[in-house]
Amino acid sequence: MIRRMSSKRNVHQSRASASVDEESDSDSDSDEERDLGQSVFWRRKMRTLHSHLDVNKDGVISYEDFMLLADRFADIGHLTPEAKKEFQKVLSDMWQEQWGEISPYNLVGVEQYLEEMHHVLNDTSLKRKCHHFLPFLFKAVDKDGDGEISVEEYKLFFKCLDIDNDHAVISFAHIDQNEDGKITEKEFMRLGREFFLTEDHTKPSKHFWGPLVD
Ligand SMILES: [Ca+2]
Ligand SMILES: [Ca+2]
Ligand SMILES: [Ca+2]
Repeated sequence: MIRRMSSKRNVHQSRASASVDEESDSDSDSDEERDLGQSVFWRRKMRTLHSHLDVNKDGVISYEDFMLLADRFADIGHLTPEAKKEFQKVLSDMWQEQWGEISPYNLVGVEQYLEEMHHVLNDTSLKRKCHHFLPFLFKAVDKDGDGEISVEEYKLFFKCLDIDNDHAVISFAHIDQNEDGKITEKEFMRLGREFFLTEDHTKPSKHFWGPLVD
């Protein structure tokens, strides 16, 4: 059984972040029929994301978790009230598009999440807009507002996600490939997207969201 909510899926693109060029790294495969997202590695990454989105750690993702996420990034990070509102709106739209009703009874378990993300990965238009929330995370943790994330600010990112400080230093060392001690917004977006898109173990983006769950 496969969930389909096609009427909700065809929502037009409106956000600026959707324009970030993605085709170059995602559609380079000539084999268009290939079913992506079958590897153990990719599924492990998605389970890691599920665990981070399950902010209250009750094993399922709910709308409440999405709003808690906005709270954490606004409070621990540094979102202005306006940016927080905009972030909540993006999360709210994302929720309704992907999961439907806003209701305390609408709960997304790990298996359902994997199935849905697998579907998104294999749908070009869904794939393009599933990272609209990343710029808000960046904005929230770029504490000094210089447009780059330092290792101290990356610690803040992990703090918002409730991941240990030590892991932030390790992850940062992996993803800061030119070793200049900074992650630009462009890099942040690329890494965040690549975490979702690639099944290549050798890519540093696997460190983006901290240690992968078992
Ligand atoms: Ca939860
Ligand atoms: Ca900064
Ligand atoms: Ca760098």
